[in-house]
Amino acid sequence: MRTRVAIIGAGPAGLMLSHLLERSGIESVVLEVRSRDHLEQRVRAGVLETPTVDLLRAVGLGARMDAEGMPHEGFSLRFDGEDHRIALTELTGKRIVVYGQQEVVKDLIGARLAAGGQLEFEVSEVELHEIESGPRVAFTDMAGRRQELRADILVGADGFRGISRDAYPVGAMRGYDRHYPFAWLGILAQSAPSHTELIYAYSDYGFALHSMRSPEITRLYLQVAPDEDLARWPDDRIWDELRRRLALRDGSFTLTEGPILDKGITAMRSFVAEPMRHGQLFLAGDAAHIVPPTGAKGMNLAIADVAVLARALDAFFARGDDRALAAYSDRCLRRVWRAEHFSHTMTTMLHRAPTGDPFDGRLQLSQLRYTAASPAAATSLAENYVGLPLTGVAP
Ligand code: FAS
Ligand code: PHB
Repeated sequence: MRTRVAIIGAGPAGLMLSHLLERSGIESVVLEVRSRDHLEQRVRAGVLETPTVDLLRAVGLGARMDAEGMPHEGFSLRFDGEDHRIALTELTGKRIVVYGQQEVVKDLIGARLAAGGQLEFEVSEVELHEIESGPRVAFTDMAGRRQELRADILVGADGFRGISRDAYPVGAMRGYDRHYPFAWLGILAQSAPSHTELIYAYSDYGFALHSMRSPEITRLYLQVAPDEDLARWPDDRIWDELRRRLALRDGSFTLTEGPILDKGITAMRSFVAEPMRHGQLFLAGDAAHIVPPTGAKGMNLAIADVAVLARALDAFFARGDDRALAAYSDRCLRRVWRAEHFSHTMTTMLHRAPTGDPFDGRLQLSQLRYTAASPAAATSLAENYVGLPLTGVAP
């Protein structure tokens, strides 16, 4: 097998890159270890920042998002027993769209297959070879046949637990790592959202987040210990704790409950691999970086990486101009570190330190009160939340 670009991983990064390359007439093959069904059911991110929304529309993937997605113009910080709305659209002129990651993945898979794209699901034993020149990928296809795919370019879009980073020679990569002392217990519930917008709640009992997927489906999260055992959280305990943490002082908030359709625990961790390229291997998305989900940046960063990479590959294949490819890692890392800092800020501001250090608690309340009261502080948070423009290099 031979192609221009071999893409490892069919998550948002790999699929969007393949779609963008198709639009430039550049052939690619996507190799994915899981099944299509699994990818389309996997509950993950929920918030599309403005540049992601604009890109999806610009490349013919906005129809279902515009029909079923939920545009939002603000969200609430809930602390001191009351709501403090961050008016995103008033402050930035932009809005976000709440539309589940699995819906984006469904739209991308549908578009790739409709265009005759080559998506190899359920592959195994994937190996990257000769990443510095004449790259090739060895893999076993879903029929059990050992295959070899030669390509001009390899893209590792295989997520945080993929194999691409391991293909770098020893000493060629530096990792920056931060583990947070808590995790998120997330549920998807068949119940109408209890509020029209997202609520990030800072309470004496810990952080909670009220999000949604549709007028019938609510997405909720609780801060738990990093080694929390899901088996210790029966449904009624989850609802009790969510009610406690999301309560308003005047008792006016009612949490609508319903059957829990999905639950899971997500670690809170930041990681960045530098550089995002070695030889002819380019990393994109979670394969290169992860963020704690508090800032809703994970999937959006993945899309931003491949928007930059697709444009660079177009210049390379169409005109032999490799300058944008040479600048890919530095350009993406500026945006990545801005998102890392924003996600770190949101995470440390909103999560009770397990040590319960009262000094930390006072700092958090001061930051929350200042952010809610100062238009300058609220605007800074808002412009990061809606997403900085894809065009410029992030500050
Ligand atoms: P992905 O991990 O989505 O995709 C990588 C793909 O590569 C996967 O399909 C995997 O099966 C495949 N793969 C792995 N190894 C392979 C191999 N050797 N060969 C071939 N294929 C291979 N972000 C948010 O913004 N908000 C959230 O609420 C949120 N919640 C999350 C919850 C969980 C449990 C996880 C794990 C992540 C969450 N994220 C969230 C982050 C998430 O949305 C990622 O940022 C996003 O999926 C990144 O997309 P990709 O880079 O494409 O990686
Ligand atoms: C979600 O809806 O899954 C979601 C929303 C906002 C976040 C994280 C996750 O910050």
